[in-house]
Amino acid sequence: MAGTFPSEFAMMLSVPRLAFIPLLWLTGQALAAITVSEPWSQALPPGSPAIAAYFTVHNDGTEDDVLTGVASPVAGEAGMHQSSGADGMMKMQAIASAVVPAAGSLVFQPMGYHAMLMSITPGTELQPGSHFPLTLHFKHAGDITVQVQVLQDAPAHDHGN
Ligand SMILES: [Cu+2]
Repeated sequence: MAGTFPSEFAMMLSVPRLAFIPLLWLTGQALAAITVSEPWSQALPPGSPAIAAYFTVHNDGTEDDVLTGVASPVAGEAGMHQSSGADGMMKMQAIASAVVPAAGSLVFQPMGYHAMLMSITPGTELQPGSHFPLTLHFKHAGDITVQVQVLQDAPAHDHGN
């Protein structure tokens, strides 16, 4: 019997591989194409009427997706803004949607795109270490809810150092 073990073992490995590779590929396309990483917000004094939230959306799929809106239970109003420094003055402009390119990412960060949360519910904790839910609406991926971490300072982006 010992002599048959290696070939049986090889079959056990090869059969699941053949069976599961197409399945993983399909579910990967349908369920895991869009992920949201590092959601954060700048700490603000209690009673602040509006806050901005930042995050990175990754698209591992083969088709573009579109971020069409944001919402949070701590905000009466929520939208997406783009900051720009035209004419030496910081301006914010509302945007209706933002594309998450296939095999790419969409970055919301200070001085760029941000989720703008207004009419903040009184008593909402916005001190470092607290967090609040933020739901992102995608055209194809549907709703994805993340926990936005409130930080004193922007997270460092020194990957690979
Ligand atoms: Cu804004």
